[in-house]
Amino acid sequence: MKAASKILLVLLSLVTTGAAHVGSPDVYYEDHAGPYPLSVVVRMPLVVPGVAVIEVRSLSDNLKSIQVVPTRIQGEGSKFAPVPDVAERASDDPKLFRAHLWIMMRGAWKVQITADGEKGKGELSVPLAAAPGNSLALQGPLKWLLTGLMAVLVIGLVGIAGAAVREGMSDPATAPVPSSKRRSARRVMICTALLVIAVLAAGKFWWNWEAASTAQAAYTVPRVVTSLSASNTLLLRLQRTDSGRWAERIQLDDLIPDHGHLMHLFLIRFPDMDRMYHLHPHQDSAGQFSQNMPALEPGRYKVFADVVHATGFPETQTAEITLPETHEGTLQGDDSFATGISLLSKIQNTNVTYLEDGGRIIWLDSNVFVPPREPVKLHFRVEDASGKPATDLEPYMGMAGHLILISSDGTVFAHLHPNGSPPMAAVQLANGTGMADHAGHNIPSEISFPYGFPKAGLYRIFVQFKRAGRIETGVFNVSIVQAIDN
Ligand SMILES: [Cu+2]
Repeated sequence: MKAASKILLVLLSLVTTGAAHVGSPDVYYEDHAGPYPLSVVVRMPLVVPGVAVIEVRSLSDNLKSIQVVPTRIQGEGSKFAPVPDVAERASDDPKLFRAHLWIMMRGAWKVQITADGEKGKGELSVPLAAAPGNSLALQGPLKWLLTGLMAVLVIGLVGIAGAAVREGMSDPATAPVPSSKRRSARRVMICTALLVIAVLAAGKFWWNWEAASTAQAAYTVPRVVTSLSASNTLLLRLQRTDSGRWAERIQLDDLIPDHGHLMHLFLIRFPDMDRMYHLHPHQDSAGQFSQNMPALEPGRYKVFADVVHATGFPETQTAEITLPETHEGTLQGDDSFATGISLLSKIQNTNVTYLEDGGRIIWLDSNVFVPPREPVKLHFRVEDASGKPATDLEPYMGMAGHLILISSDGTVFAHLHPNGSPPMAAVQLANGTGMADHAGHNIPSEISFPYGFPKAGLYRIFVQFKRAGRIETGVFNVSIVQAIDN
């Protein structure tokens, strides 16, 4: 019974895609709820409706209780929050609070967190994107095993029906069975076989119907259509997701700026990941963007286009494009370009990136062992040419830093900030605040990014800072290994 329900679970479960990023659905976030610094992890459900697990870690000692409640980010649903749940304090860790929350519908949500302690109450909202992805296909060996077992059952059933008519009523002593009984047994076997085939056909029909309605609820990452014009302009046409019930809801004329730009475009040369462009195309009309390209290094690039809808729902649309070598064009405004050694090179990637002016970016915890989905802080220090902590850091698009992370197979892509994984535009909508104003503020030379790697594998990290008007990029690798359970 247990095995059967497990198989059914495999058949029915969906894989969450994580719309804000690609292949990275869980949310990692750090901020203050009033006077209390908190580190929040939200494990998104595999299906919607489904249960999200919220883990709130207090980063101070004076917290007594945590309450959580999920609401919509925007619209009527955001005004009528249900009664909050009290998060349970972990028995083995007094600073960790855990709660389970039902996410009833797809789309943009937030978890409202109320912290209570010695300094009174404080609130914080963390945005979530509930976007269950494609259902898993039945795996080959399991499919053949189940088909074989079904064939055995069908043959057995037909055989039993025949035997019942042929020999069911006969006296064990009298043999052989008269031929009239054999004839009617044959007829019953044919009828049984037809009946079983009809039942199987009905089952197949039901299964396909279920699969189709599940697919309608699934979110597929849309492919942005890209082309390079003769004048070295990259044209991008955003697409709507092709899964039915999403396509009718997601508009392309409702994009809102995320740290100052409607689109953040990343072009990464594959499979080496030795070149990266971070650009900000101009919106010409709804869903239509263009970008005057800088001088290009030729090659095959993976394209990741980050946008945020007015609902607070983020999307990363993806594509691939082959770019030719061009020498004209320069980087404009907030745009940047970075080079690194090939991900495939035998040379060991170090924890240091040397900058043009003699300064360096150091990844301080590069050798820390992190199993998949474990919350971690990626911690960096920027030094000047004399090896001292850099004092010339300034906000880059309103942020202390930006971190782009891609798995070697391109199935995971995430864009992080010192607050964590949700896009800033969604954070601002969820909390009803404007963009954090770092102007005039000193950016510290040590900056960290909370995250959890979704799966084992090799990842490349591009971390970007701005120093005295220059955008600097640190390029690092990290290998995430599955923890071995003893
Ligand atoms: Cu950013």
